[in-house]
Amino acid sequence: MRSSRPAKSSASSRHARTHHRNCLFIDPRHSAIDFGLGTPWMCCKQVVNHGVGDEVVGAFRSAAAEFFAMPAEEKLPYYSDDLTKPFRVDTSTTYVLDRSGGGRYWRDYIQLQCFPVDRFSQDWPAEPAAFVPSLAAYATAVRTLAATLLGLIAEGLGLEESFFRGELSGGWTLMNVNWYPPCPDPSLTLGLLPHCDRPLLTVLSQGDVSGLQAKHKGRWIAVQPVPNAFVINFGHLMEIVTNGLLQSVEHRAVTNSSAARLSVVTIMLPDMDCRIEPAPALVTEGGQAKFRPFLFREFNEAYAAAAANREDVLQRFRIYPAGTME
Ligand SMILES: O=C(O)CCC(=O)C(=O)O
Repeated sequence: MRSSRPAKSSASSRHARTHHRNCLFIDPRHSAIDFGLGTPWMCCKQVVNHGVGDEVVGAFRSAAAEFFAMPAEEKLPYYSDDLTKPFRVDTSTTYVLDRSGGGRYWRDYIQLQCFPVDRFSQDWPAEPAAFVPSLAAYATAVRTLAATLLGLIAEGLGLEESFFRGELSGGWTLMNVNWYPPCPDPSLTLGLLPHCDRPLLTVLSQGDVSGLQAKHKGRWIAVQPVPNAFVINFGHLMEIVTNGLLQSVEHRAVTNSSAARLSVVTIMLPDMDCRIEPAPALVTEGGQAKFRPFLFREFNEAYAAAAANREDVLQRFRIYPAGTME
């Protein structure tokens, strides 16, 4: 990571800056990930040496860019804001009633279910021809990487390697394929609103155009693209299951006026009826769980109602120590 001049921020006057001290580079060839427990860990993480071939990533990114470049009428049949559709194209976000009063975002996106590949590939578009085979290869490889990372993280936390497998990550595997066209005036809007992701973690390919920013100690920090790396964002469920040790990362996307940007986010969700609660082994601080148990189904409703806002989501599940309110 190299320092660069501050990127122009979006709607707010705050500027982002490149940051390297709080960027953890994860190398899955090592046996476990040492988070230095005791200090809540909240930073950007980029994974290198991840075993997903550059050609696999490049092929799907090219096919996705080709899809977005198709004439609007060819994409129109896929347009929907019905979140249950296994393949849909939409614009902005479904979280329209966000805190800024219902803003729109400079983003087109595909949201699709991608795993198991055989079950969902018939829902994917026939054009461009490379879309289906390249997505099948990408989804399979990234899901394997996510499972490896979850195993390493579990070991790093002193849990069984298989701790995060099963129900906690065995529900839908979704993908957001985001397309941010050049924006004539990036000061007027964001590409995507500030939010934390839902699951344990997400695996993000951002290519070589910067635009992702993460909040660290109250400031927006540009997560500069690292060639062939994936950005790993911990989501709300990681924070809850680790009882606050691995905190979810609030992030957003900003636009720029010169280059289109494509990002691909892979999201492994729990089963709807999965019971989520802090892992007993991680409830160490005075023996106090910070979050109550709940079903993922309930979490989804809270996430939508809070328009993905980090604190609004978490406060629905927090247990406040007697006599205190945060
Ligand atoms: O485009 C990006 O870098 C962020 C995308 C993202 O956060 C999302 O799709 O949830």
